[in-house]
Amino acid sequence: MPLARSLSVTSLSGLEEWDEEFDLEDAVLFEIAWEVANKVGGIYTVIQTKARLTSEEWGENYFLVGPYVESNVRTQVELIEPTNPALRRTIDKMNSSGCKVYFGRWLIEGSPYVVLIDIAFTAWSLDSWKSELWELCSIGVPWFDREANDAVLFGFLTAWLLGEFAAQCEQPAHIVAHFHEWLAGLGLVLCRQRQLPVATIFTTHATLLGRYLCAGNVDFYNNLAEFNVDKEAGDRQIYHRYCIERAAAHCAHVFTTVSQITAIEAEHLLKRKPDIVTPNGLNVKKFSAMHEFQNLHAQSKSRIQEFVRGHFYGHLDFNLDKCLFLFIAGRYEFSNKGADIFLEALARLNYLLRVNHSDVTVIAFFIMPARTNNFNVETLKGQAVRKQLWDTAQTVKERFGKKLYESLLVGQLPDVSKMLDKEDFTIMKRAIFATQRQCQPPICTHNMLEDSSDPILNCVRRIGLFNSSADRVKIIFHPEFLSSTSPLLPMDYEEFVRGCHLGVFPSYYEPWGYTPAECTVMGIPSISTNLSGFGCFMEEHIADPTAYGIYILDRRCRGVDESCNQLTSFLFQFCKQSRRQRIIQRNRTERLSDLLDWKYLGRYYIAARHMALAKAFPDTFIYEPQDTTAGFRYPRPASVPPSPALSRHSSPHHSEAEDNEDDERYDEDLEAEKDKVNIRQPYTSKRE
Ligand code: U2F
Ligand code: UDP
Ligand code: G6P
Repeated sequence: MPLARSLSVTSLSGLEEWDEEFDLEDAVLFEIAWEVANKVGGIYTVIQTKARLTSEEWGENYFLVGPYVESNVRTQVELIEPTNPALRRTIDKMNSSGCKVYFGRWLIEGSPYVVLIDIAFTAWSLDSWKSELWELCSIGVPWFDREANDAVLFGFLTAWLLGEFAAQCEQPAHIVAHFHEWLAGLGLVLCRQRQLPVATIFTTHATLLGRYLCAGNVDFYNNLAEFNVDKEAGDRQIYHRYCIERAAAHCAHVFTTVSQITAIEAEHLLKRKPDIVTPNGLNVKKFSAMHEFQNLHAQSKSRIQEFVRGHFYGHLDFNLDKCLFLFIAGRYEFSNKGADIFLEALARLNYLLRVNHSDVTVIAFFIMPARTNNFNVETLKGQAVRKQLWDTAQTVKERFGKKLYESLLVGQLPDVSKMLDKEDFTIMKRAIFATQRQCQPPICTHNMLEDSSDPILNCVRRIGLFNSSADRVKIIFHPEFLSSTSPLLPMDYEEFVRGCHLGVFPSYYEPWGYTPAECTVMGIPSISTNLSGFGCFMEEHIADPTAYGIYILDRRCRGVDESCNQLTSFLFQFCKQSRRQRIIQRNRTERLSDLLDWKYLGRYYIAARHMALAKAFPDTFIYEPQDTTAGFRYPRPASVPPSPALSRHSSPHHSEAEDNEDDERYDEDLEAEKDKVNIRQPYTSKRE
């Protein structure tokens, strides 16, 4: 089998290439994660989108290793006989020693091979493995921590698999094992402890302590160097997990993380500086639709508009054509994901739009899963009423059409006053009465289990944005991920994003943040922050991110109130854009897709593997360091005027009458209004 593969990245629309020839000889790559063919969170997206590129590079010698979950296997995996003889012997041997290991093809792009281990089948070994872990590393895992127990089983089984594979190879093999996150980390620790001939890489996608500390409202970034990590982990009852994570980071030949900001976090909290940053990419092909993305936006938008017609029935006193759809989506971590400052900024935006008599209406969607017991009646009724009105209009239209036809048949122009009879009016009146509504359109689409303590709902109550007709900003909280089979908003997440105008992700803790990256490749502008991996990455690589529809909020050097003002100003500027400006901006946003493509970002993973091979097998491999920091920069778009005063937050500029002298006045008004906004009750947060 030809095994010379090289790190040559091609066709990247002018993005700089690395040309490093690296002969991988007979190397075999195992990539190990809890989220292989098992969707839990963002790591699934990393592995699933990267598979095509890695399969292309490693071909038959690439194996993903994950847990066996029957429901996932049924829908995503085709079980087959192992193709590699050494791996077949390995799996046979393990299966005859009391394990259950499956082999198959994951039915995603790239069709990578997967080795899936049924950890429950070997649960009888848990106690002995735990005591072995205690003997070896003095890490004691308590019985009640289910996830940590799974990590122990998964870790011992993956180390067993790798050890057995190394023994089964006829010639000394060059194995690379790339482990993701602490849940898979123990396998790495055991590989090193058993001195297996394996080059190891550990990637952390967020540190355990970082997540816990931030969720607890700690002033995280100003105290990074000060935390007593053992005590903090102990206080949160995650000491054993923390030990596994830290051990994996230290034992790895190469330690990587997803962004520069998480690298600093890891250096302080895990006490090892990552060797290389491996940013998260996307399989852009999946999202790209050539120039179709503008049409797709229009199509999806009209479906969201239909939903809005139903949701606001009886209160449709705003122009849907001048309605902008904003959204925030992801894990429901109220302050980590920045939902707190988004809501506060929406309140301020509402005020600005009102005092400026803007004809724009903003609808902000919050898509964050919380505990519910299904849709609420009022929301479902909205869609039913809309449907009924549609049906009524169709019935009357048919009757009208029939009369028109009859009249034309006898050669007469119709008498328009007689086209609708009493019955038609009765039908229509009845339909209109059905749209009478005593209450405001609901904020939340579901019945919340913890309604009175829900942070979004409580914040809405405090800022008083209740979807009243005077409000220019309306809020819809959909506490469940979207699905095309929903009776309420039957769209999948991707379609929904395409139909929106702006994604708003003002996160405080966000190692990478796939949501704004996904917006970008679909040509939808977004707001992220300089505390998110994605935001920092874009800031580093684009000369004027705002011009491309990548708004980066400063949450690093400003207080919460100031960041909130900046967010308000971004939103207000966005609302002032004309349709044409939005179209130009979307075109620019979409142009950045190549930057987020694995075809380009995959090079960092490749470099990490080469580095690990050279460290583990120095006689066979030599790693010539690439200057991974020397990147490229996207220049400002030519159409943006050079003077910042003219570019006005670099919103797309053109010479149409839309950009008229009113803009200058509008800017002054904004400044004046911002001053007024500042006088409002300051936003309070423990972090301030
Ligand atoms: C990091 O994200 P993670 O995937 O490690 O975050 P988790 O907390 O483990 O999982 C969050 C995911 O859980 C899912 C949802 C989220 O993406 O799909 N989820 C759900 O299905 N139901 C719920 O009720 C709640 C959540 C990191 F934080 C990110 O910044 C990185 O982008 C990511 C990849 O590197 O890793
Ligand atoms: N997402 C989804 N359905 C939704 C909302 C979000 O599948 O209705 C996905 C989204 O596409 C993204 C992930 O959830 O891939 C969130 O990942 P991100 O990196 O932003 O944050 P994480 O939750 O992993 O910390
Ligand atoms: C796309 C479509 C246009 C449509 C526009 C609406 O560009 O191709 O036909 O007019 O979207 O943009 P808007 O920002 O107002 O939703």
